[in-house]
Amino acid sequence: MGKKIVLITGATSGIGEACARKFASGGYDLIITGRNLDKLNAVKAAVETIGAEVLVLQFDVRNRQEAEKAVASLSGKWTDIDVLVNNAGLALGLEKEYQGDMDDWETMIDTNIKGLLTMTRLIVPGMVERNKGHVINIGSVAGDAAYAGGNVYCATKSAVKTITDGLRIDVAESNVRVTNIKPGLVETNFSVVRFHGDKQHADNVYKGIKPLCGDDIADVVFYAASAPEHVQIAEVLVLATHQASGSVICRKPQ
Ligand code: NDP
Ligand code: 8X3
Repeated sequence: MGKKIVLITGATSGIGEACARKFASGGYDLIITGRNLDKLNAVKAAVETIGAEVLVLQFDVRNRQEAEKAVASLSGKWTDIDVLVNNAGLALGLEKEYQGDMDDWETMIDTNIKGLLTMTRLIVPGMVERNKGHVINIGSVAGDAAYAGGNVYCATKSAVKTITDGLRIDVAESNVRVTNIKPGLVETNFSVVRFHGDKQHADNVYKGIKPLCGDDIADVVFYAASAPEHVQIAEVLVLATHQASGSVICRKPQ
């Protein structure tokens, strides 16, 4: 039997990149997707040294035509995707809802909800047909309850929870498994993106607390994918020890 194949969206940074390393070490071959070809090729080179065969697909998950074309370009063994990690996503801004930037809202909704749905719609029919597969969505503690300024981002992650639960119901007659991993604070490029490149503002998010790192989440994603076939890890909330919820974070005074 050949190696299993995982497709990871947004594999150029943070949690997605850590998942690429973890699945490569765990004996998978990889399809890594993202917008930045240079970064994708750098991740490919790094995980190839671990022994994985890697295929790069460059596209923006918000662009349905690009996504369809990329998935349609797969041939041979690469069409039999065992695990889809819907990771590509972002937060933009932390303004009050009545002061938020509507372009930012659209980007978050198009990426976190519609992009995830596009990938699901393109990949899951093959899994159902083969009666085998696993969809792992990266949700968030932000989807459990709104926090100050989180409004639209929280809503997108709440949608990820509902979309994940809906898919789990719709494939329940098959052997396809569906998981929602909900991280809390993870130090990646996430906050730099959220604050439109303001690194100092981003660093403040992780002041006084030891946050999670991408590898911590990749371990949980890989654990879910590696569970025995009759075991479906439906949902996991993963928090730093001093974070209790989206809005309760105990920081040591600096
Ligand atoms: P990063 O910013 O480090 O990584 C985000 C990844 O998503 C990048 O590879 C980015 O690529 C990609 N991406 C963003 N927009 C698109 C798009 N339109 N098309 C394709 N790829 C895209 O952040 P994280 O690793 O932290 O975030 C990964 C996921 O984890 C997100 O869904 C996020 O919401 C979620 N999450 C993060 C938490 C955190 O605290 N960090 C906590 C809970 C959930 P590019 O370089 O092209 O922008
Ligand atoms: C990312 C975690 O708490 O910054 O989803 O929204 S949080």
